[in-house]
Order: sequence, then C-alpha cells, then structure tokens
Amino acid sequence: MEIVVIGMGYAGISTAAMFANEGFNVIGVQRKSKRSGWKIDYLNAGKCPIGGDEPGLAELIEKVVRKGSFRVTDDISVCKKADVIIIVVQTPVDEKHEPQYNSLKEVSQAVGRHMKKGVMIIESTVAPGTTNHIIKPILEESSGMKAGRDFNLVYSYERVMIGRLLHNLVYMPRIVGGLTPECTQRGVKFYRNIVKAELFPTDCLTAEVAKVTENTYRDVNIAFANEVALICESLGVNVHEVRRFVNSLPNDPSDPAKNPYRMMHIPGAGTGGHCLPKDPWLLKYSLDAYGGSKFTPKILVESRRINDFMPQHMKDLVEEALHEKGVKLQDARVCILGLAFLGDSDDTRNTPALPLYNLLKGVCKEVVVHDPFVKEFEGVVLTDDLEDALRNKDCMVIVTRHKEYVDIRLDWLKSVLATLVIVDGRNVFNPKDCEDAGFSYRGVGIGVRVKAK
Ligand code: SAJ
Repeated sequence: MEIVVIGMGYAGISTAAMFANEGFNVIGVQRKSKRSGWKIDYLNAGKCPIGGDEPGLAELIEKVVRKGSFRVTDDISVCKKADVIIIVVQTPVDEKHEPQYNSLKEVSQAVGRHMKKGVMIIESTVAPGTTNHIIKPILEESSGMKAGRDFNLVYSYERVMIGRLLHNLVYMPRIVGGLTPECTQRGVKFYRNIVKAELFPTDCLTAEVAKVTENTYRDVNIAFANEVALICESLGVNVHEVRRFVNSLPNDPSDPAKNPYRMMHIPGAGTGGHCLPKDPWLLKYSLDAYGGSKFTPKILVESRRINDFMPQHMKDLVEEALHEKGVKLQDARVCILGLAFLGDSDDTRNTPALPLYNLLKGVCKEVVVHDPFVKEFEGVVLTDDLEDALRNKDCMVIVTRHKEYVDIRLDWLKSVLATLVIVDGRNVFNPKDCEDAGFSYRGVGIGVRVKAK
C-alpha cells in the first residue's frame, strides 16, 4: 500500500517512519519553506531533524530510508498513486486566537487535484467542525469526487508528546473519527498496523472535540496550579508543599484503580508548546464558527490568560529579587536558562522564555539566553556555554527544566555570578539552601516569609 504523509513535523515524521517500518511504501511531502525545507535532504540522507531526546526515532529513520520504504519530496503530485494520504500540517492560531488554515487549505486543494478514487484521507489537529465544514468541501470541489462515496475521510489525532513520539504512536489509545461508519472502519483497520493500544471508533466531530478538549483540560489544570502558586506566594507558603499534600489524597479505597482523587499540576514560568497555547482557542473558535449557541466559555479563556501572565510574573520576581540585593532592573545583567518550552527538548514553539526575554531585554542592561539544545533563534542572544552565559551576571532565571540546570551546584554558581540572585520558574532549587548560601531566591509559588523583625 502507498502512503503519503504531508507535513514533516514531529507527528508527520514519526508516523511516516512507523508505517514505513511496517512494510508500507511511504513518501513524506515537505514544502521548501525557509523554516523546514532543509528537512527534505536531511531525511533523505537518513538523518533525524528532530533534536532533543527521542528514543528510537533516529535509528528508525536511518533504517527505513536505507530500506527504501521512506523518502521525502516537495512534489505533492506523488498523491496520485497514494492509497492513504495523512495530512499533518501545522494549524497555528493568530494573535486574535483564530486558526490560520491557509496551509491546510492549500494542501487540501492540491491533494484533491491529485488524489485517486478510493483513497483515504486522514488529518490532524484542527478546530472541531473543520473536517466537515472546510476540508470536505475543498477535497470534493478540487477532486470532483464525493466524500464517503468516492473517497474516505477520517480525523484521527496523534497524542504527540515531546520525548515520547514513537512510544505514544504505538502504545497510546487512539481515537478514529470517520465521516461515515465505513470511513471509520477503514481508519481503524489502517491504524491497527501500528497501534498496539485500544482504538476508539467515533465520528469526525466527536474526535475533533476530544482532541482539543484533551489539551484544554491540561491547560486549565496548569492555570489552576499557577493561580494557587500566586496565592501561596501572597500567603507566604510553598506551593510545592501544598501540591504534595493535596495530591496525597488517596485513591478511592473501594476502587484503587480509580484516578487519583487529586492530580494538581505543576505551577511554573508558563506553558509553551504547539498544543496547549493553541487548542483551547480552537475549541472556542469552533463554538463561535459552528456552535450557534451564544454560550461564551469562561474557564478556558481565563486559564489561557493566567498561563500567558506567568512570564510577566517571572519578570516581577526578577525585579523583586534584584531589589533585595540593591540592584535595579535597568542596571542588571540577566541570564535566562532555557529557551525550549520543555525540558531536554529543542522545541521552542510558543516558549514562555520569549515573552520574558522581550520583557527584560527592553529594560535590563544585558539579557542573554542559554539553552543546551536550541542552536539559534532569530533576535535572541543565545549560547550553549553555561559558564559563559552566567559569568558576571546579576541574576539567573530558570524557565526550562533542562537536566543540565538541575545539576548546577550552588558553590559553583557563587563563583560565576556577580550578584547572587536566583529566580526559579521550575522548582529546580531548594529555597532554603539558596538563602543559606547567601542568594536572594524567588520562585513561582514560593512565598517569601516576611523576615521576623
Ligand atoms: N507545564 C506546566 N505545568 C505542568 C505541565 C506542563 O507548566 O504541570 C508546561 C510545560 O513546562 C510546557 C507546557 O506546559 O511549557 C506544555 O507542557 P506539556 O507537558 O503539556 O507538553 P506538550 O505541549 O508537548 O503537551 C503534549 C500534549 N500532548 C498532545 O497534544 C498529544 C499534552 O496533551 C500532553 O498531556 C503532554 O504532551 C504530556 O503529557 O506530555
């Protein structure tokens, strides 16, 4: 069977390599864009363009490219021989939180022009209603075929998690939403080739709502943790102590397998990535675009605002901690540790480090960013030399929990910093150890006990 995977991103590459390893002939399609065009030659050389730690992925790509069952091109006309076309292009939201579907629409147009009768089209994260209201009409119009009758249309989303790309594809249950029951059935049969976990059949719309809800749930829970963190700071307690106790509430003794009664998330410097900052807005957009009802969601909107506020809060903590050492923000040289949005990853999409960098850059004497995985980032002074980054600085700000930072020793830090100030956005350091070592310490959710007079 011929499979074409359009969009060589985290999900596209791992999906293509998995199917290529299961005996399918897979062609990846990647447009020659400034940001990602280089991946075509890189993948065809059997190399993995995804940085950070992705167990098994680099070896798998090398194997299937050498075997000749996976190759990449920018020529979308390869769709004409495909039995299955999987569209996994990015669907970002703009500053008005509206989904930007231009690349998805262009791709759907092109697929429609080339696809053959009987093909199955599968596509990825979109606002609920998009498959029915946008993708389907474009495919029918540009192919002259009828969805459900002449070709199958399925929505099935990846549960992509940085650091677990391959693992999740195989071991995570998967929702398969078809336009018709026949589409669903064919989609379930197709994914049985690589998914070892349960496959849940449903319709497109339900699957689309489930995907964005899955991430909105997480974003709201992180916002809850961040709000509790701000309360703890004001009350002078440590949110991580509070969280430990809250989550110690035992499972239901009569049914221990039940989910923990409490699963408070971890407060921090903000929520980045390609999922959480976007999916709540896709859910809200679908309500406005297709929902009809005048109901306006409040919790998911307010949660986005709280999470987006955290970089500003980090700047406030930097100002407060420097002040304690008698250093004004405008005189300070600051080092931000971590540009990636997630620990031990090179993924910088929607990273909370960028708004913090921009907030500080405009005010401080100097701001440098360190990251062990991110090699370059337009407009950011970036280095992967930790000592160089920290030398003679007045404040070290942790935004990303890279392992390299967890290993930093306070006595080493004292020998490189000019002023002993730590602002901890990921609960890396022990506040008391820092204070005992002479540092001014601020952390998200770490209340500063008013020093007894
Ligand atoms: N974050 C917190 N507190 C938390 C968890 C995360 O502040 O308790 C921050 C992280 O630092 C990061 C951002 O949120 O900046 C996103 O973190 P994430 O762990 O959710 O990572 P993502 O964006 O890769 O999320 C993906 C999502 N998976 C899919 O979309 C299929 C998400 O639904 C998963 O729950 C998550 O991976 C996961 O669990 O790893």
